[in-house]
Amino acid sequence: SGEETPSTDLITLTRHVLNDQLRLGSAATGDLTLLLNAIQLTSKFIATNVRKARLINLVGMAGETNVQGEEQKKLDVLSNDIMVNALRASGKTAVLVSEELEEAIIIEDFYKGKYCVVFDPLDGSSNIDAGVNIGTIFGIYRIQPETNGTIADVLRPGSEMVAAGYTMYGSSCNLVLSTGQGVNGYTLDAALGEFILTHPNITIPPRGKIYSFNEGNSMYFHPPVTAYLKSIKYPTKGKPYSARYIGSMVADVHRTLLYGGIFGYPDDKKSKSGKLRLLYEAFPMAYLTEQAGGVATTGTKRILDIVPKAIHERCSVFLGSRDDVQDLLKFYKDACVYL
Ligand code: P6P
Repeated sequence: SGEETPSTDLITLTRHVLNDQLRLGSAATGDLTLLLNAIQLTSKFIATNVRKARLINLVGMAGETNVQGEEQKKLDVLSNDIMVNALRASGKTAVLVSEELEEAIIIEDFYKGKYCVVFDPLDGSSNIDAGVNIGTIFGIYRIQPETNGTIADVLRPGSEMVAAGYTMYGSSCNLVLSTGQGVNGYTLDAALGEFILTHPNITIPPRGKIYSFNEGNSMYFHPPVTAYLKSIKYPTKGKPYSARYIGSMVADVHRTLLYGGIFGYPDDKKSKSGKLRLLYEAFPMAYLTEQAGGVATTGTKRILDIVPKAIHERCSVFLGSRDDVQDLLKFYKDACVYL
């Protein structure tokens, strides 16, 4: 409609998701709404701990004790515990997979619900002492009737996720979410304790001017990656791309969704399967990228089509603006003899 939303009509994340549920009519039971409410509570809780950590250096090594003599937990361990407890207590989950836990958690019957959540509770946490933005990444599957809440419910292509998102902890706290109808961004109003809709319908530009790779790995890159980077750094016509690499996936992907361009963490001679985890880094970010109109590929395959064999497996990641990723793929197709 274009008219400004009057400030007396705040669209909170809760209300926005509820609209989704109402739109679905009787088909929706409200379970996903309640699950997403539990997730946003964990984001608020983690945000306060990240902010505290920046003030009182909470990030001390695990095993130290704090002034109360309590066992000091590293921030990512604390964030994991916060998420596991809240997701279990929501009564809406059946299987949990966390970057911090070797094994999946199968929720006991009393609390068992119909969704599986795969998550990295605090991705990039090694950067926190430098004040770099870090984040929580999550993806949600609905359990299948025949598997009814077992590990098989999460060893499925990312295309079968019903929702995915991340929360970025920085100067402000931004939650970016898709439930399959596009991508929306919300900013935490700490005074209200509510995430407010600030970035409706995030759409990634078809082409950007930024590339985001850790070029410290250049000597290990496979030829198609080297050739592609050369083509945008030494273009035969037009200006070279700008390099922006934060080293925190949530921050690099957030900028890519908003400004466009290409983010890559490819497999190389050193990291044979790449570094990023398929289930709770690549899948959620690929889901969001596609929902925002972008492309997410391993170089040879659409990321969301991969069928995971193990919950912590890694994969090669290129994602971003449609035209930029298509340019990269030309070098893979040309190198098919290499593959
Ligand atoms: P590198 C952070 O440790 C992380 O898992 C992602 O957030 C980030 O994109 C990547 O690793 C950075 O890895 O090798 O460039 O430091």
